[in-house]
Amino acid sequence: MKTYKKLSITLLLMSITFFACSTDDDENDNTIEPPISCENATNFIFEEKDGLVVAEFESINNINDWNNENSVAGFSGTSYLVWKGDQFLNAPGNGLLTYNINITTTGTYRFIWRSRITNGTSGSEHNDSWLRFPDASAFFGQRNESIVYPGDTGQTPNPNGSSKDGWFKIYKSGPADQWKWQASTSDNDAHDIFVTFDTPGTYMMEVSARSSFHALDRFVLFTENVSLSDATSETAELSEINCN
Ligand SMILES: [Ca+2]
Repeated sequence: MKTYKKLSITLLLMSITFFACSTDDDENDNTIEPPISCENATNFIFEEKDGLVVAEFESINNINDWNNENSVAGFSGTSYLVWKGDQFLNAPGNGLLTYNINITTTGTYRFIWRSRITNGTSGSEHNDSWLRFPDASAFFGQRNESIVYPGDTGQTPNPNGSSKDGWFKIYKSGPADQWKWQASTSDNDAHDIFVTFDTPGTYMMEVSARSSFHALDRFVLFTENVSLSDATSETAELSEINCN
């Protein structure tokens, strides 16, 4: 009788241990820590230097409902952020990511992100997210002489396709199975993205979910004094991050 009781307790303990281990395994994907942690997430600031900002999307503290993953190879930094929730094709502001940037070199910067499609083989599905600079002096898309402004800002013309409440839909084109530096707006009429900061200070960059399975790796902002290849180089130095 005693031996039977002992065996039962042993089996119970083994079950608990097994269950605890299984739970740990399931949580591995979403536990990648950012490089530094600020007590107040809104005080997390990227420092522009010599007309260049280089930042990993995964480096902020509050990633809302995005997933922080590292299973699709070829990313830079420690991981990438991918949206796996509902699609918000005409409703920006969901799954909000905020990047505060301290600008000392005033002027117009080009913006590009490095992103990837992580579901299926189509190059035109799961290939976009929303972007907004709500307190910048200007935020626009440009292709040669053509300029477009985000919808609902009172400025025209607006891009082809979705744009709302000052947000641009930012997409990549080309094959689905590769990370790519590209940030375009206006459907079938790709305009590059620019943002102007007229005075030194801290500005907000906002990203929100649009297509599911769009993965964001790294972004850069650079003035005309910095080349595209230098800004997007693998060896470009990451911007300093401060907690103010
Ligand atoms: Ca990254």
